[in-house]
Amino acid sequence: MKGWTGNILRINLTKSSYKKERFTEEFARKWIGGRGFAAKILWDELAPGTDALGPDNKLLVVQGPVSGVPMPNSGKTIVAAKSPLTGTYGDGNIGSHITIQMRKAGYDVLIFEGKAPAPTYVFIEDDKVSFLPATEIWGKGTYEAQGWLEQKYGKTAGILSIGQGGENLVLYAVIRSMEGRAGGRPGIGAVMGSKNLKAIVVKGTKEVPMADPKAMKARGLADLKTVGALDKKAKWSVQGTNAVLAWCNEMWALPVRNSRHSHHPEAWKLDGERTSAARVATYGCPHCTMRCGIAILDQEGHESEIDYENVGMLGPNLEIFDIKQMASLNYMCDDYGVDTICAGSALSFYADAIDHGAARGNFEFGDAARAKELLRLTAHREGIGDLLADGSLKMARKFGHHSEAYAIQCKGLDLSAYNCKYVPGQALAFGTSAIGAHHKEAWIITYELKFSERGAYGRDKAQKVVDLQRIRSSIFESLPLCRFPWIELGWDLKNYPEYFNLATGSKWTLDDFTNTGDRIYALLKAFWSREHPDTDRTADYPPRIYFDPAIADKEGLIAGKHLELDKYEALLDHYYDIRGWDKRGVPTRKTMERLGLGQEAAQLAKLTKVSDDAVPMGIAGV
Ligand code: PTT
Ligand code: SF4
Repeated sequence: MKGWTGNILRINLTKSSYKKERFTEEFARKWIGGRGFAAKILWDELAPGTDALGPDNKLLVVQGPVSGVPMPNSGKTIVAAKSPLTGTYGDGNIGSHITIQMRKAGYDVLIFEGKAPAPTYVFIEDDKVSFLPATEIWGKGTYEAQGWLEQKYGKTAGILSIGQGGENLVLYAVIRSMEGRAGGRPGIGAVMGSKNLKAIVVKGTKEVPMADPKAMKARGLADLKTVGALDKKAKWSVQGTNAVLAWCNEMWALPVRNSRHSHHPEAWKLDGERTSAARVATYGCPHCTMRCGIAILDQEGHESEIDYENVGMLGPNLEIFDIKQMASLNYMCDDYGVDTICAGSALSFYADAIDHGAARGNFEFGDAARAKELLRLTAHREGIGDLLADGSLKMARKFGHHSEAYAIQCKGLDLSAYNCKYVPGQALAFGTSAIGAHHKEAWIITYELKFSERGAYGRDKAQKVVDLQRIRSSIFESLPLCRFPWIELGWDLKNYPEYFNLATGSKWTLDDFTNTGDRIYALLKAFWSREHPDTDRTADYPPRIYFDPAIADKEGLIAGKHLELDKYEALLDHYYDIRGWDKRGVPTRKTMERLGLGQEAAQLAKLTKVSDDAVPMGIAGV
């Protein structure tokens, strides 16, 4: 086998034991790597209904056939598990030296099983695995934990760790890496914490097998230069991801005050120009010439690495426009190891619920000092923090009073920082994202607002969402690679199959990737259906408040506008029709068989209804 190492390292934390296993080339070609591998392994190995925070859940760290080779933006790793937040498959895409080190150590997949009897970190050095006490770093934030590990193992060791958020099972805890990154929004850090696993350290010395190593090296080095040069010319490289904030505000698509508003006159105080002017350091993943991580100083003087989602959710969403205070909240999320998006959304939901009489408490929009205190309580699950740690949907279910309508989430995962109250295509992208509302599945908002009619619900938008989910799930989440050269610099998509072919000796085209993307997406939705047998199409709805005329802005670009349920239903029908799923949003038997998922369809049919074929549109359409 070339490209893939072919090795899985299975680590049992309960027994402090491990074994090396091989996967077949057929498996590799069917699922590519990264998300594809993780979804199939978790489908096969987890019994339906497994407790996400119990020892039977499994934490996976996964690479793919071009992971870590010198080529543009190949320093990404997939972390995956059954999510405690959504109750279905969840993952994150994290930049880290672990990508390179894991491959050099000879592994494509690490599977962590069971639960360590006491706080532990695992050190993998080629074929040797050590289970070591984490006493000195348990209870510490990720900066201190990673600093301690770096001192022991060096700055180029592959290190992933959790903070207090993961230790205390905050349902949206993330895993952190030392390059300023964070991954696993659906609580993959909490799964790591539930296993008493504080950190994973990997070092390797082997060669990664490539079908054409010479061509791969020459092409990779040349393209690193090409992408670096493209980046230098782009405005994007100056402002990083936060370049989009001013645009969202201008387009009235910014989450303000728990998404009740979509624009704010003070938003400019946090825009890309301001954050880039305040830059004190730049971070980046390995094998990246774009280095998008812009760090600014927070109120307490820490370096805080900000990206658009962080700014949007901890700034305008909370009506906090002081750049240093917003940066402090961001730093705290990173140190505690909790997702900035869900944390911002839980806080804004709490303030909104108090405003609307669904909850009693002491928190108002704009109160940065109290927001910091609430974050601290959340990470330690103290007082009201115990509730905030469960995320907006579970809080709403406790508060009642129809507050679920303004929990800004889909399938339990909170929306990234795009207010879709009048952006139907992006609302569909969030609604149908199989891991819950994450923009990484399909970021259609720029296409929608620049090149199509904003309030339209045409089939073209459903098609665009499917196209993006196909490309992202197969190429970017499964090879896996950072998508920014393609999305931000226009680096041609056809480069990716070419790299895959050089690594694996295949003759794949983009179509092979999109077909595999369909297979992966059908399995992800089947996973959701298996875990939620009473599933119906409402699981694919955006937050209900978007349909409420009361939420429409009173003035400005989209005054009086909001989503319309009957039209959204029709858009969803188009989406299901393109995918070959039934009216409940469950992949049909025919579709699954076409995608090589006949066995999985039979397994799913034991738990929930699987239609043989989809009802053609227009016969029983809504
Ligand atoms: C990602 C999500 C994002 S996406 C952001 S900002 W973005 C937030 N970042 C957080 C953070 O930081 N700290 C924290 N405590 N929580 C955070 N939550 C949020 O997590 C991320 C970059 C970015 S920055 C983006 S868009 C792109 N995302 C990619 C993706 O999803 N797939 C892919 N193939 N390539 C991508 N490239 C870019 O990577 P999650 P990262 Mg993260 C500090 O992982 O769970 O997928 O959520 O991945 O390595 O930090 O890189 O405006
Ligand atoms: Fe990492 Fe940013 Fe580079 Fe992507 S562009 S690989 S997220 S530093």
